[in-house]
Amino acid sequence: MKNKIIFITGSTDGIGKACARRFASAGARLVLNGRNPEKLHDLQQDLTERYAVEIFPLPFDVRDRKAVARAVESLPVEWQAVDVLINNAGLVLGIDKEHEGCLDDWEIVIDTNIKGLLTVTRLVVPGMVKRERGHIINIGSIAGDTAYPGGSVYCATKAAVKALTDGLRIDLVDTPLRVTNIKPGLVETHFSITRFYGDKAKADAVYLGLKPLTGKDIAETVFFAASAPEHVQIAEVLIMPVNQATATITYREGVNSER
Ligand code: 8X3
Repeated sequence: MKNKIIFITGSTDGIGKACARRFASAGARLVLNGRNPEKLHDLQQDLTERYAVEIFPLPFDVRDRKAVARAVESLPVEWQAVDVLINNAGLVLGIDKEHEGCLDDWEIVIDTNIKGLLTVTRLVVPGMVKRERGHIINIGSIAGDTAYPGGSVYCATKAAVKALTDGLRIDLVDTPLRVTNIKPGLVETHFSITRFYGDKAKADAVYLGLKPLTGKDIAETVFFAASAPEHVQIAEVLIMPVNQATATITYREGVNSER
C-alpha cells in the first residue's frame, strides 16, 4: 500500500476515519474528504502525528456536484493518480415509516448516499480507466439486501449502492479495475446518533446487549480487499457482529431480539 493514493469520502468520522487510520498506518498517501474543514484539519494533524503519512485535505459536500468537480479538478498533478476510491460518505436520518417520514430528510439521505457516490465515481474513475489502474470500494450495507422497519429510504439508498457497484463492475469488466461493495451490519459509530438527531440514549439502544462492529473492523475488511493480489476482485463482503444473523434478527443478552 506504500505510496498508493487513497481517496476517502466522509473521512472525518466512523468507518471513513478508521479507513484513513488503517491506510495511513500502511504508508499510503491520503486524499481526505469531509464537509467540515476544521474536522479535516484535526484529522490531518492527528494522523501526521502518529504516522509518516502525506495527506491532501479536500473539503466538500458530496451533494454539491459543482463543489465536487472543483475539488477533484483542484488536485495537484502529484495527487491525481488515485489508486483506491473509498466511497464512504453516507448517512441516515430518522426511523419513520415510509408513509409518514420527512421528505426533506430523505432528500439529504438520497442525495448523499446515491447521488453523491455517483458524482464522485463519475469524476474519479475516468482517470483510473485511462491509467488502467484502480479500485473502487463502496461502503454499502446489509440494509441494501433487506428492508427493515423504519429503514425504508435508507435501505433503498443502500440497495442503490449495490446496483451501482454491480453496474460499475460490469462496465469495467474489460479493464484491470476492481469494484467492491462492503456491506456492514451493526457498526457502532456516529451513524445511529445522526439517525436519532443527536439522541444518544436512543442510539445506544440500537447496540444494546450485543457487541457491535467498530469502524476499525470495517476498515480492516476494506484494507484486506484493497491489498488483495491485483487479479483478485472481492466483489462483496457482508460483515456482521457474531450475534447478528440478518438485518432484523439479533441475539441480545437480556433484550428483545427483534429490531
Ligand atoms: C448500517 C447497518 O443495519 O444499522 O448500514 O442499517 S444498519
